Amino acid sequence: MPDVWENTRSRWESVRHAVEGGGPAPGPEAATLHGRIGLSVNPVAITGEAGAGKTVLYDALTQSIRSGDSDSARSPDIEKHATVLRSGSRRTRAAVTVIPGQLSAQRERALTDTMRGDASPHGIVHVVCWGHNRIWQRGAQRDVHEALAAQGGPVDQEAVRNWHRRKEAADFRLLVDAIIDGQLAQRLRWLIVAVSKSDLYWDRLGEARDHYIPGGSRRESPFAALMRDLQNETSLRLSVLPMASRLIRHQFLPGLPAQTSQLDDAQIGALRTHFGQELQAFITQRNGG
Ligand SMILES: Nc1nc2c(ncn2[C@@H]2O[C@H](COP(=O)(O)OP(=O)(O)O)[C@@H](O)[C@H]2O)c(=O)[nH]1
Ligand SMILES: [Mg+2]
Repeated sequence: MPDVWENTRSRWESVRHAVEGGGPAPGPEAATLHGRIGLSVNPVAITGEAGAGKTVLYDALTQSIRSGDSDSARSPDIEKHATVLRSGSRRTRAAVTVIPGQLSAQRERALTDTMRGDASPHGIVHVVCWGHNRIWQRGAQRDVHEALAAQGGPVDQEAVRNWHRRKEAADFRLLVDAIIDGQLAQRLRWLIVAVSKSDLYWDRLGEARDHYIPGGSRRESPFAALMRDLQNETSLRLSVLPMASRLIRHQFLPGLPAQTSQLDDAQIGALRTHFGQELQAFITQRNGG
């Protein structure tokens, strides 16, 4: 039996290769139409922490933004869309629900309404960003700063990344545990981890890959361990792919140097196309590898 994580890795690497210009040109651009589609056709949920890039990822996949558009805003509400994903001549309808990442009564309601019972999605796109979450509120930025200062180490970019990564894994654990226990998403068939904002850490993409995909390093990250749990305890089809939706510089915390984007428009176009094709293959259960 070919190792599932080896396959996941080689798929990741082929996308990296394509973005860096060595791979085959991506197929036709994924595009979209907005139509009146029932919200029960191919239900897909987009999950992930606040500021991970869910709203922007959705917009990029449906090409409703251009890289020069103004930035996204904090989105506390559930976002529901009926969408047609198009890749070449293939059209795939999907009912996509973006679940807000903030801990809030609204999020709880969105999770319960979206994930339980008849409305349970067939697929989840879980968005992570290797520690580059945008913190929307000034007060929350101060909280992070104080928590890091209290640890005694330097308050630098890497400390902020680590803080977010720990939180991201703890948040993913809630989702994974609930799926494995059968409390959530009982009709779920697949889960794709979108490793977003890769334009901000393309020079360290191998580290990000090993953080999210099991089997890479001697010491597996908590996130990778959870992926392994999903693989062992469920029959879900799993994928982990790098993604970038916008080229926007990232401010870790006020006062720290900003991280600029390392990719160009053509490169995020390639990422988007590969991601869109994988998503479409999963939605329609075609063999994506
Ligand atoms: N550089 C870069 N910034 C991104 C990317 N995706 C999202 N962002 C930025 O990250 C912030 C949060 O994105 P958003 O989609 O609103 O996060 P959400 O809270 O998960 O919906 C925004 O300022 C986005 O412009 C990306 O792929 N690359
Ligand atoms: Mg949002």
